[in-house]
Amino acid sequence: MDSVVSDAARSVVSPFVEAEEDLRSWQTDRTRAPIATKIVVAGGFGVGKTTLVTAVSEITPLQTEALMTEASEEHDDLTATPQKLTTTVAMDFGRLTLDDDLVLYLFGTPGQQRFWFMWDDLVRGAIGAVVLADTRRLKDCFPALDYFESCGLPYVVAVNHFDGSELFDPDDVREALTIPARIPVMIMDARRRISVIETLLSLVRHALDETPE
Ligand SMILES: Nc1nc2c(ncn2[C@@H]2O[C@H](COP(=O)(O)OP(=O)(O)O)[C@@H](O)[C@H]2O)c(=O)[nH]1
Ligand SMILES: [Mg+2]
Repeated sequence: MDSVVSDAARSVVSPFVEAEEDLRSWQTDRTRAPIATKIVVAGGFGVGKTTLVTAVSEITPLQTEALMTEASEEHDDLTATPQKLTTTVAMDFGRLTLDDDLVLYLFGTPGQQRFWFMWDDLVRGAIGAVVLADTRRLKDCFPALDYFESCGLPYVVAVNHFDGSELFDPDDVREALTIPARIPVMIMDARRRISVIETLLSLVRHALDETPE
């Protein structure tokens, strides 16, 4: 598309315009517009959703963490994560640019059951979801699995391996959760950027396979 800005105007150096070399190729190459995708990160309470978004986001993740109080004790089970002092009240939000032209917007679901009403809004426009699982509390991810199965949103299952917990084979987890063969199941570490990126790329590939354009 022709730019409405004339060449003469463009050649004026403004202190407010970033130098060309500071720009990413998709910001200068008008034939390559970045593809923005929305990804939902789901899973039970304390499974590592906030950790995952924080590990990869290039913007300061928007978090709505609140200190846990005695009032939340009866709602949020801390048996497996006694060191957890905060909880995500609404959701996590982060952004990750891959390969200069694929921008992933990550939306972490609030883990608590009382926020179920937000899910229909959260998944609108999403290409897929990562369902995080903790092998010590596998059943916590059933609600998320059921939800994505029923609404038809492509998803992958990522087992967030916690230190000190038994390391399972992806196939054992698949069997325990009765995940269909076409759904990728992987072991990852939500604290490690590379590990999270591998999981997200696997979701993007899977979503493209499931919903070819
Ligand atoms: N050892 C270990 N701890 C983790 C891992 N992922 C998250 N955590 C810790 O587990 C707790 C719960 O994680 P958080 O991201 O807040 O869970 P959320 O409720 O799903 O957002 C935090 O104290 C994290 O530091 C992991 O892969 N390994
Ligand atoms: Mg959280």
